[in-house]
Amino acid sequence: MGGMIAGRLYLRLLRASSKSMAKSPLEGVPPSRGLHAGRGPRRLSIEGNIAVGKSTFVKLLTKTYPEWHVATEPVATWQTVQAAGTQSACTARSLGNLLDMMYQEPARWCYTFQTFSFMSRLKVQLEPFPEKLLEAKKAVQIFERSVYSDRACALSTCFSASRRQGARRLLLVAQVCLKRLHLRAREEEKGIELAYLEQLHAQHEAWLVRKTTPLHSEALLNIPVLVLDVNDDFSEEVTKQEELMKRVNTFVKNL
Ligand code: UDP
Ligand code: D5M
Ligand code: MG
Repeated sequence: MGGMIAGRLYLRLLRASSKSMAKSPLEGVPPSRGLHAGRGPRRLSIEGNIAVGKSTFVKLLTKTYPEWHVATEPVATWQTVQAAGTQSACTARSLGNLLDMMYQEPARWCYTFQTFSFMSRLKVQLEPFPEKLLEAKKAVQIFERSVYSDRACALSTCFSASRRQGARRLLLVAQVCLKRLHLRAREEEKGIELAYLEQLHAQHEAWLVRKTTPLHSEALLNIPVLVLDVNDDFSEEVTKQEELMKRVNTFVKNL
């Protein structure tokens, strides 16, 4: 049942440079130095299953590399969708919790959620580089998930989940993500079943490891991806944290 192991984080370069696109498919670590060749910040996304530990990892990166720019996933925006034109603090008017609506009634709200989450990620990814990045010699920008994850993973999962709505399965194996999901206890997510997480895991593996997910450009297949096993708790374990940061450092240095 090796394919069911759900505790993996994937650090993925957002876009390949023209130089890296010309190379052969990259497995894990890029083959040579200088792929990035000093043109602007290195932009990466952290991908992974629900509750696997992306936000925890982002915090660790922020602590280890305070000079990097890190953008967390805009979950709060999805939990309190603001009416158009009322975004400022004094006029804010919430239209509801779209994340909750999606989980409660996927057949009705998945499409709306996908559109909204995609737009909010795009907005974050298109923001001008912060000043500190422009000044940095080797600037790095990290996003918690990306527009690519919506496309490669969540979209199809969401729609197949809406078809399966109501179908309950008895699940015997406790998995890392489900355990962490319960630990985090986000109210909207309490109905998530192991089968949903397993499907999402399979989609991440197909997209980022086996590279069998159909993509709109062949060049995207060659994008470097660092795969990190986080089945063991890393939130408190200093040795594990050091090991993870060492791997990130090597990976980023070689981009
Ligand atoms: N967590 C944990 N051990 C880990 C990583 C995360 O206990 O090694 C916990 C974390 O404190 C949180 C939950 O698992 O309560 C989900 O983590 P996070 O929000 O970082 O996951 P994400 O959904 O962002 O991937
Ligand atoms: O992800 C935040 C929450 O948002 C989690 O419940 C999954 C959900 N999410 C995020 N993007 C999508 C898409 N595109 N479709 C369906 N559901 C989505 P977390 O992993 O907890 O940080
Ligand atoms: Mg998160």
